[in-house]
Amino acid sequence: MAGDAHPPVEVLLGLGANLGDPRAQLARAVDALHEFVTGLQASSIYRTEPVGHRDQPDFYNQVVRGTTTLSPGALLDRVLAVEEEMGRRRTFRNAPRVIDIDILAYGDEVIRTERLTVPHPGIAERGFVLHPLAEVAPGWRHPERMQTAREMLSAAALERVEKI
Ligand code: A4P
Ligand code: MG
Repeated sequence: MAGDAHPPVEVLLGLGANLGDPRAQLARAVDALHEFVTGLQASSIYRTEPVGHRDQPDFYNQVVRGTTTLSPGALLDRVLAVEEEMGRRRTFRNAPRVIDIDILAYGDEVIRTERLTVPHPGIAERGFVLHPLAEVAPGWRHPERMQTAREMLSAAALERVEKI
């Protein structure tokens, strides 16, 4: 789609799953992301305690980094399409899910539209994001907090996570 052409930009995506076969679903999602994110690097998978709505199975979380030529809105459309293809059904906020793909960062842009908040809110308070993020992009600097992933990880009191 010519209208989506955009200079290459580095993106960070956060993946989470806690229904079905979470590890297989993460692998399937990463495969699908290859279609529109190049040079993809994936963190280890972490088993994490649910944050927010706590009465649900542990999550499996992972962060990937790579480059895309999609605009932010087009990237969101593709990511939502992957979630949909994988059978995600939206019930309530923070509900269990077969796959969740969040745009954590889009270059160093700060975006606040009705559809998109980037950097994704809560990065700095969430162990399930910061541990895998610091693995693939320790020097990435949050464009509003001006702290790196490594600095946010060492500054925060975070929930339990286990690298697997
Ligand atoms: N949206 C806005 N900004 C973004 C962005 N940066 N990336 C909009 C992706 N989407 C973004 O998302 C609803 C809408 O958010 C999208 O249609 C898009 O237009 P959703 O995925 O249906 O909603 P959600 O995930 O239920 O809610 P939300 O607020 O995104 O929750 P989070 O922050 O994703 O948290 N605990 C552990 N251990 N591990 C987890 O992965 N995840 C959550 C969900 C809670 N607790 C967790 C985990
Ligand atoms: Mg989400």
